[in-house]
Amino acid sequence: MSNVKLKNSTTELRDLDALHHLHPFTDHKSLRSGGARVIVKGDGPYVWDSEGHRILDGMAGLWTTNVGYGRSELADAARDQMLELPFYNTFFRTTHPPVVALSQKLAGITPAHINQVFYGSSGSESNDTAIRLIRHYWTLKGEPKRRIIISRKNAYHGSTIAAGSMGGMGHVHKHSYPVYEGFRHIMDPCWFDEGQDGESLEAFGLRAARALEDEILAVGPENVAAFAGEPVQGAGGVKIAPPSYWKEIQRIVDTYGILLLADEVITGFGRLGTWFASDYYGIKPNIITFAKAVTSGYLPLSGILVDDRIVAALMDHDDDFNHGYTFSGHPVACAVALKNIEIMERENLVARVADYGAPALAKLLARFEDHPLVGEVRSVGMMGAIELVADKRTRRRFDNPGRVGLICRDHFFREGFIMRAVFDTMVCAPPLIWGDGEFAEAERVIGRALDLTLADVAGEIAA
Ligand code: PXG
Repeated sequence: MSNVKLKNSTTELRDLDALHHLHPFTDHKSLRSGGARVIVKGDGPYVWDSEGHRILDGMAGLWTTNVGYGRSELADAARDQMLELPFYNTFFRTTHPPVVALSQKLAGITPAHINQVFYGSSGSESNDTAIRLIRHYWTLKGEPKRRIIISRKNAYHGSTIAAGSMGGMGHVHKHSYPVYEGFRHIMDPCWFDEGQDGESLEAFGLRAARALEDEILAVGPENVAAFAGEPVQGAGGVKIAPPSYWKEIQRIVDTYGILLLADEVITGFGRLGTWFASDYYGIKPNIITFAKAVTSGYLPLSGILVDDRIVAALMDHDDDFNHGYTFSGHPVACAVALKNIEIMERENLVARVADYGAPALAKLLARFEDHPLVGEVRSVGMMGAIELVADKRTRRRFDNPGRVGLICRDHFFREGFIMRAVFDTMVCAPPLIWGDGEFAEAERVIGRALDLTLADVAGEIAA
């Protein structure tokens, strides 16, 4: 803690924060009375709070810091680029070396049919860009009626009005005033919530995918522009589709000729042990949206990776695509992204997830399968979830969803570990650099926190 410089005490920081800072997705009244946790430093897999506690970050910041904290190379890349050219725009036929180099690099690590990139600064922006480009594509193709984008319940695609509307979260729709038009939401492919007793995973995956076909037929294929999905739903609770799902989705989008948008804001940049989850699941999206881990969060950067089919439609016409952001292709963010990808390549982090991180996380979670509070554990790559339930045998959840998740999250935090509660689903997405020491530490604290949570709610557990 010696190199942490604090001008204010923790109490002062909390008070000032509550007075002047409106946080995202927060009950502001309760924040004022309780205050926020103050995080002051990060190094490798750990963060420190203002009271000096070292905390193992099982969420990679928020699905983001894939190479871990404290990488001086990324700071150097930013500093060098700031001194060379801190900013110039990419409008009006201008460009700069970092955006060219990053675009070439991204074209090299994406599937072969994807060769062009459009940039933004957040995942929400990139999904807004994708929505506009999808509808523009169909207009260019002479089918302007194709406006409907089908996505899924529980999907999170961001919180701008269009991205929030494409997402499938009721509480985001509630504050959209109104939900933007042209989206439909089908069931999500999470067996734990939606699977029927006796239904095999394979059969469930096919049923969940065929909900897309049913919806296409219900609204009329001539009106459907695209299907959008996170390869693994992250904020929705690490909902992992069965193996049969994505293959069937690809068959359906191919049958009806609609576009496929893979939102890889969480799954991009190695989280599943491939550069993109689209490779992991063998799907061929026309657009991949990315953000977060492209820079490991050291600076904001996002974008959409666009395939040759959509680019060909743009090339066939002389008009502008009237869309863009001041910071599209920000030179400093691009330089940091390039360095981040270079680190991932040099340290073999993507292959390391496949060979080591993914099996290690699966093994870690499996240790808690028999815990009385746990209804299911699941993981893919380095994304995992523990379902907390009142009745293990029937998968019955606790009353008042989210209450027990928060109790558990607070125990994790007191034990020096961060996992996020999505209602009563505890989710984790560690940085890709975790080794045996971090997995062992996580196992100890998860065990203790689950036992403490069990003691708090013992009276509610089915015998
Ligand atoms: N798509 C996906 C799949 C995401 O997970 C976004 C888009 C939006 O990105 P921006 O950069 O606009 O936030 C996200 C963001 C959570 C949580 O609680 C998840 C996200 C953001 C904030 C909180 O799990 N994901």
